[in-house]
Amino acid sequence: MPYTNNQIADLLREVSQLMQLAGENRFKVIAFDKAAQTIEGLQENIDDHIQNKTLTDIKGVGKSIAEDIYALEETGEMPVLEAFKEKVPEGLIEWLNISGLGPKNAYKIHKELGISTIGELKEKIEDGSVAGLSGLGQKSADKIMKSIEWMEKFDERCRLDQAQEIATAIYESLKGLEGVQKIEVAGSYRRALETIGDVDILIAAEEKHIEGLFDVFVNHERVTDILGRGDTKSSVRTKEGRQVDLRIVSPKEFSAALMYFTGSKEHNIVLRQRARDRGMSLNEYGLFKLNDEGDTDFDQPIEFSSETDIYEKLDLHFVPPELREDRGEFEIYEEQKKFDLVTDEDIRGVIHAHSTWSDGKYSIREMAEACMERGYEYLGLTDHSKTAAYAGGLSVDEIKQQWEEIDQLNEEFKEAGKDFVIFKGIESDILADGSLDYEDEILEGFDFVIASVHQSLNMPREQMMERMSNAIKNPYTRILGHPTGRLLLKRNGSDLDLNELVALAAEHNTAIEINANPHRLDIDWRFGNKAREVGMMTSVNPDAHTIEGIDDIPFGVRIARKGKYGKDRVLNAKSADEVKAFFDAR
Ligand code: DGT
Ligand code: CA
Ligand code: CA
Ligand code: ZN
Repeated sequence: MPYTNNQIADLLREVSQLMQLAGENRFKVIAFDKAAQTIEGLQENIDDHIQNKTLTDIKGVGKSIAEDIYALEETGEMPVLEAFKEKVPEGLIEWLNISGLGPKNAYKIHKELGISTIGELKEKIEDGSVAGLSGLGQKSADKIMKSIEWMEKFDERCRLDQAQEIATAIYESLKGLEGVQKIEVAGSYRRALETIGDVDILIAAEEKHIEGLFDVFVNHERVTDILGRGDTKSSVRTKEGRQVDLRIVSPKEFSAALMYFTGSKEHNIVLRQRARDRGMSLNEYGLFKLNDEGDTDFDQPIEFSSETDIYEKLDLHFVPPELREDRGEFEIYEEQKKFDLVTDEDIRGVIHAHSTWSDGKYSIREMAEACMERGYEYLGLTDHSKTAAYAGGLSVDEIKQQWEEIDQLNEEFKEAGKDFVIFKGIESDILADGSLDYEDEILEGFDFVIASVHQSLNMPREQMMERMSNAIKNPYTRILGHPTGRLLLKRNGSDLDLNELVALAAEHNTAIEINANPHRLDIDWRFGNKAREVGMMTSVNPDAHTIEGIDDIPFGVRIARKGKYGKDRVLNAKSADEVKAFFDAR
């Protein structure tokens, strides 16, 4: 894929920052920074210059920077960047994330106090050394301390996609090793919580293999610190700052341990009580009889072969991990063996995607073909509406041109015998009073409208409720997009009574999406019980701005499962005809 202007600018800026941390000559630093700025503001595509070898024609891009960019295009790596990554201590690079501490001061502190980790930096702020440096002072030191504390607070958790990357890498490196009989990622990751504290991995192996497996684990390339190593558990910190716990248990204990370490704690408490009520004791080692005093009798273990087996001994059917939160799952699985939660395979189409007509990176055709390659049957295209000018929102003229393009593409697919359709949609901004972005005669022309708030998210609760209610009631609105506008671990969403909106949506036959982008996962799964009670429809929408964005759908599916949505209440688990019928029923 060709590099974009922004990607190149970001890399050059990273070089200039690392150069500053390395105390490099000021003019070189400025040269990289200027080149970044120039390329960012360039009208033409940087890729054309790369292909034509004309980078030095750009004012502010000298010969050596040009060579670095050509090398990037050829090898995928920028030599100057790699060189500075080697040169600058790893801990020091993390300092760049401390807002209020620029690279210049970072270098000064690093050099004059001889420190390079955040821990050392905190010590030197506390003992007054940082404030004592020329050009810094107490006020700056306090400010730096505050941002460190803030950063550490948010760093306690990470998003599901970030946890997935770490968990998958470590899981893959362990699963094929000698002695590994079973391996699972447990904890909040297995439960598909939208943010993850630490990653918990569990292995079943015989004792003689334990040392060797822990050796591999603590020496994994992502590991920067070993936090602890014992007989059955080791903990490490990865370069992303995430803690990973590995526990190794005997094969016969595995299912009980998996159940215990999957949690949640709240779910486990109920399980333990159910065991006691039936004369048994459940813990991380297994299931045991109670003795006459009502204590666990470890000499009287009860055999089991799987999690399902343990659940059945507690008069329950298997509870899918996503549901183990003590939020109504026991009532369901006492009764029902199978409660059909939506799965990845159920998803038949892609709803909510952007193209180059607004702020997407690919043409409608490219997006449609990417959907087909993935086996989807339809694409509900929704570029931004005119009020979202910053995101290239569409004017009425552009809408009409886009409709023509979609008609042509649909015609072409039909003639080629492809069973695929593009629906004409729009992601309309919800204006301050709750109205949509175009006149009715234009709205009428779309197959469907997703209504989303992109501005003034922080209106008082009452006004915000009025605004959202109006949008839900609007007959043209078929789907409400990312209802709170939250960005996980970054920005809280709007202040809303979501239970009330869920009920209103069900009443007006409007769906509320589960935005599958792992930064959002909005509507939150916690409103799933209410949605189930009132029969609200959802749609698992990638909000894709790129082809890769389509592949966020599985994150949304996990959240939909967690919210107890069966495929009957997921719009894009339906056929194109059924979806069309839902759109038309406005
Ligand atoms: P996290 O890491 O904060 O995202 O959330 P979890 O659920 O992964 O929590 P974690 O890593 O502290 O522990 C993993 C599981 O182990 C947890 O879900 C349930 C179980 N567990 C841990 N500590 C306790 C406890 O004190 N009591 C009970 N019943 N279960 C526990
Ligand atoms: Ca955990
Ligand atoms: Ca843990
Ligand atoms: Zn969108």
